[in-house]
Amino acid sequence: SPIHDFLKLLPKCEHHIHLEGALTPPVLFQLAQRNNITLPQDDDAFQSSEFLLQRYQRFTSLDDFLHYYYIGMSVLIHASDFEALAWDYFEHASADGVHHAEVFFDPQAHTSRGVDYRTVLEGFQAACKRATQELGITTELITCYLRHLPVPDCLETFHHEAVQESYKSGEIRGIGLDSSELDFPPHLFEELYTKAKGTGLRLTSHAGEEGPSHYISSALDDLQVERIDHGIKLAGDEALMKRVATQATMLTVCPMSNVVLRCVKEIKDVPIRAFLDAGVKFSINSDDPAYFGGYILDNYCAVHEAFDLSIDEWTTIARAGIEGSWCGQTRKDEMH
Ligand code: ES4
Ligand code: ZN
Repeated sequence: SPIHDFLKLLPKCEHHIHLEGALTPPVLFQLAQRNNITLPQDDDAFQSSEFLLQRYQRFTSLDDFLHYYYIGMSVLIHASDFEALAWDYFEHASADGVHHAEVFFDPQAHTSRGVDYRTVLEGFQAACKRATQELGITTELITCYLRHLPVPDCLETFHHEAVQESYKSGEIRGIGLDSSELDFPPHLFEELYTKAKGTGLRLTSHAGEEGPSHYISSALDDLQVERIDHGIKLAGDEALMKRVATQATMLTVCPMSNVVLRCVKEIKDVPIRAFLDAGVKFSINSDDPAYFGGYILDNYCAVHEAFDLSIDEWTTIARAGIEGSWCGQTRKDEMH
């Protein structure tokens, strides 16, 4: 359709994609076999690629999804596995019209299994380099900390020699905070964020996905973040929504993720219209495309289906995404 073509051609930036969430069931089974990883035998979902995909369509919550997400990534061992995973994502992103991608990964989810941080980074960096050279996509890497793990574990990872080296060299642009939200409020990670800010890193955090709106204000006040990942619970808090609009904090919204994880009943319930009306800046993103049934263009199209946005509104969204990116001004000017 003409609108699909328009949305595909719109210069898009993606700010909320977990590379581990780009692991499709076929690749998962292929790597499990190649790396001799035993998948859970007591869960029928792991009988086949098709069963697993069907199970993904029945997630009941963020934690229900995360259970499969952490098992899935257990098949990633070698730098080449991480490179292939990220490359698969960049090919999809390119086909969808992404010009710039800021991608998350979870160092602790790999180091805790005995996979070296350098191995993970080497693989992802190789894919990023290819994405720029062969697809013209510029990239930034963001390390996410797992909020369900003890705070000392996060601090230990932050201070790990190879991690520090990648921060100080600029190989990593910023940090984020992800995983199970409700039981792990932002303020627990204040020390981590203060240290990251002191290192010159950009700051974002998942907040207001399942958690209440005061987790969003806590991320802004206690963690000093400049972006909020998800942030859909902001819509129920008029005063906070005004603040976020005034200070131009960008939300990285993931509509299909919100539906699949039952944070909202349908795309129409994602507060896109409320954000546009309040002047809240946001980008539209895929989150975990292999688990939630679509890449970025599917998310753009789903939003259009639900909200019938005007060309002007789409232009506003695309511009906010470029402006809210963590690339240099020269690259922003190129995309505008
Ligand atoms: C995630 Cl959708 C979502 N929420 C929180 N943490 C995550 N890690 C990967 N996907
Ligand atoms: Zn996420």
